[in-house]
Amino acid sequence: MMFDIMGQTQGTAGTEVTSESIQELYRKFTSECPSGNLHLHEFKKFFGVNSKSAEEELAYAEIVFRSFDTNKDGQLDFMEFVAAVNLIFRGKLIDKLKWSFKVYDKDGNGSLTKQEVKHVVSIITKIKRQNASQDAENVDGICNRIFELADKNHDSEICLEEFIEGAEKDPWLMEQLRLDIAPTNWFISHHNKKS
Ligand SMILES: [Ca+2]
Ligand SMILES: [Ca+2]
Ligand SMILES: [Ca+2]
Repeated sequence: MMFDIMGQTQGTAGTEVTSESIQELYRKFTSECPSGNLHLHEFKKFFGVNSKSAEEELAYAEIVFRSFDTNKDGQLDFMEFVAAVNLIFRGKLIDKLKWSFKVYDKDGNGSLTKQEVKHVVSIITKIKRQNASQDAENVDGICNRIFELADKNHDSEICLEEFIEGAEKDPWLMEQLRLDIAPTNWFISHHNKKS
């Protein structure tokens, strides 16, 4: 496996990442990006999702990439990259949830509208499912249920507190809200070759 979008662990043999490989990744950063800045297409070499659809893979990589681009200049500098690597490999659940919230929060205003949630859910639904005709219905259903469970004060927005509290209380919600990204096969195979 290379990636499980819901964060459930499957056979992880061969994907375990040690601090050695993190150093290796840092080294790769400097060789892949002599300019010191990582663009989306380079980021996609390192991290990704396993999907049948290249379009959805790209859509997911884009929203993830944006969440790591702290200064919003369209590229990851080394510090932003280090923060991303640390989160991906070492982040605790709470860090991952805070990060997931950032991925959902497209306009970055600290609160999620139904549109923002729908955008991410529809990408994930397409990555996970084959049957496109069911998608639209599923996306609306999932979004409504997310808001029913998480939007405690019923203001039609989900703030960070509601997001985390909801995920911690409800396993289904946790499964929906918690996002993840994994090193790609490219990264893993390059790493294995060396060891
Ligand atoms: Ca940046
Ligand atoms: Ca927002
Ligand atoms: Ca609310």
